[in-house]
Amino acid sequence: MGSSGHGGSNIGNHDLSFKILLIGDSGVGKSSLLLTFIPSSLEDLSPTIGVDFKIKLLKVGGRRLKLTIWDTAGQERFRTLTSSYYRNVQGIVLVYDVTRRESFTNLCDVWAKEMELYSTNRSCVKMLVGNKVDRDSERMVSTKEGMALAEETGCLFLECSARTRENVEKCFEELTMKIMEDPNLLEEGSTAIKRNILKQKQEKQANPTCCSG
Ligand SMILES: Nc1nc2c(ncn2[C@@H]2O[C@H](COP(=O)(O)OP(=O)(O)OP(=O)(O)O)[C@@H](O)[C@H]2O)c(=O)[nH]1
Ligand SMILES: [Mg+2]
Repeated sequence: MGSSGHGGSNIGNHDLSFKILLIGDSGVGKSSLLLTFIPSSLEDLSPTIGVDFKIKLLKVGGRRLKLTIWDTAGQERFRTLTSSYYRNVQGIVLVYDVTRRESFTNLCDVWAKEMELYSTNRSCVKMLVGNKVDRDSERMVSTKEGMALAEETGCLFLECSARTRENVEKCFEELTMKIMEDPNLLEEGSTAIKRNILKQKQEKQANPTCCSG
C-alpha cells in the first residue's frame, strides 16, 4: 500500500494538505488516471485490491500543497473498510468509462449511494470524469449526458484520457482550486498540516533519540 513517498519526513514543507478519493466501477481507469498524474516506476495495472494512495506535492498561488490521492478498488470483493476511505476527504473524483454505459449509470445507482452513506463532509468538492475519450469510435455516453449529470449532482465535469493524458492534470488542478475556494475546506487542509506537525513533535518527545540508557 502507498507509493511515491509516505510524507512523514518532509511534512513541515507545505502549507496545506488535502485528501482526494477516486471512485467508480472496476476498469474505468481510476488507477490509470492516477498513474498518469503521478507516474511511478512500478506500472502495475491489475485491478486494485483494497485501496492504494499516492502523494503529489505542488504549488498553487504561492502555497505549497500536499495532495494525498486515494485509489479505491472498483470490484466489490476487493473493497474493505469502505467507510474509512471517506474520512477527512475534501475532494471526490467519480470516474466512468465513456465506452461503457453501465459504468455511467452505476455512478448514480451504486457510487452516489455509497458516497451519501459514508461521506461525512457535506461541503466536499466532487468532480465527474468521463475517461477513455481516446476511444471515441466506441463512445456510448455523450459529453452532453455527462454534463447534465454533473449539473444535476453538483459536480465539476471533465472528459479525460489516461492514455493520451488529455485533461488529466486539469482534472486534479480544477478540483484542487475549487477546494481552495471554500474557506471551510481550506481550514481543514491547514488543520491537517498542524495535526501532523503536532504528531511529529509528540513522537519525538516520546522517543528521544539521544540519552537512551
Ligand atoms: N484506451 C484507454 N484505455 C484506458 C484508459 N484508462 C485506462 N485504460 C485501460 O483500462 C483498463 C483498466 O484500467 P484501471 O486503471 O486498472 O481501472 P480501475 O478503475 O483502476 O479498475 P479497478 O482497480 O478494478 O477499480 C486498463 O487496461 C487500462 O489500460 C484510457 O484513457 N484509454
Ligand atoms: Mg484500480
